[in-house]
Amino acid sequence: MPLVAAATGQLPARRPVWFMRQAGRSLPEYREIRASRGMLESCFDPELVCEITLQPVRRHDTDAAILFSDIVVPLRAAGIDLDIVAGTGPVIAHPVRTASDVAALPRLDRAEVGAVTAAIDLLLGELPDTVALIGFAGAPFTLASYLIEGGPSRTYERTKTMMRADPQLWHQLMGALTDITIGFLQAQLAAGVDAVQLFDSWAGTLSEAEYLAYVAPHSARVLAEVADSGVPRIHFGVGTGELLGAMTRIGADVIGVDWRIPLDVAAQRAGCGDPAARPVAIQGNLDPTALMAGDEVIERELRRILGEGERAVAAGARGHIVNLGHGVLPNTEASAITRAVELIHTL
Ligand code: 1CP
Repeated sequence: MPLVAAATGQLPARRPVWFMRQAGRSLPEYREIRASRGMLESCFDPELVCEITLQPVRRHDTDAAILFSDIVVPLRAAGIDLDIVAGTGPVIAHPVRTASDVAALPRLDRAEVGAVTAAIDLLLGELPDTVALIGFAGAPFTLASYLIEGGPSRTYERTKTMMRADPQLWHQLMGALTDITIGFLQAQLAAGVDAVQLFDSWAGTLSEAEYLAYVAPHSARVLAEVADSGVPRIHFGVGTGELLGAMTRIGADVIGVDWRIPLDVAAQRAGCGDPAARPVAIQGNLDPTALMAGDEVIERELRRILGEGERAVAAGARGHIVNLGHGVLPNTEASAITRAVELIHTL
């Protein structure tokens, strides 16, 4: 599997590429399936999850499939009342803001994500041996931000306020979410995924000092609890240029990088080339909007990124997995993604 090879310091048979949010509204075949079914309903239907996960692999020839699910799926499975609203994202019926809200948080029983593990079972029977199946979960901070704010936020004001004003309550909430995240990842690993990605999408809103004090111990526990599996652990967030060192040191095997920072600079911040640091691979980092700017721009940007990736590897990164710096935007032409994959495999 080229993705696993690049993550573990072996020479991949071809340069591995996949795209965050590769399944989804950029694909007409996805829009057709979703026209008559809700998002959460789809996430708990193993056959639909399998089909939607396979769609981008079939169409684009990516080197990985990412399980079609959402970071709030284990919260819903555990019994938290929430919905995924089209055009908005997760919306929580009763936001978690007080000590009694935190005390009432449920635990995740593995059987509650049986639909997800059943989907993994189907996928393992369908995917070619060369294509990695990536499982994932939201990291405790990013999950906490949705639970506390009640939905998507630009400022995270209630989240940061609980974190700073009541650190004891904060750590209790983060502890409960860490347990749910570990359970969700372990269920996917037991079902046979080839890699896992921990999405701390919104951690980039924090300073490094606050990340270390309020978030890192919990994410470190997640990564430690899935280390035994031996599968590569990818850790990703948006706008995390200043956090890359910390996010790597807490136990990632692959560090995801957004488009704001060149991959060779990111590798240096992640400790690549430092004999005292654990070796890690890098993943990224095409700006998702570059896929909208036409073939010439796509090729120019990809050549630059592949060059920066090669420099990162020469400086000590274990490998480079090509990806976007964040998810595919819904207005992206599917054909632009297919051509980008072709280019990455031939350049
Ligand atoms: O192809 C894939 O990548 C697999 C599917 C996938 C993944 C990995 C979905 C489907 N969601 C996720 C993870 C996820 N969900 C993250 C982490 C990755 C990231 O940073 O993008 C986050 C933050 C969410 C939360 C979420 N769910 C949002 C973002 C809201 C915000 O705060 O801006 C949204 C819009 C959703 C809904 C969702 N999840 C997935 C899809 C295809 C959709 C859209 C569904 C719809 O509009 O009906």
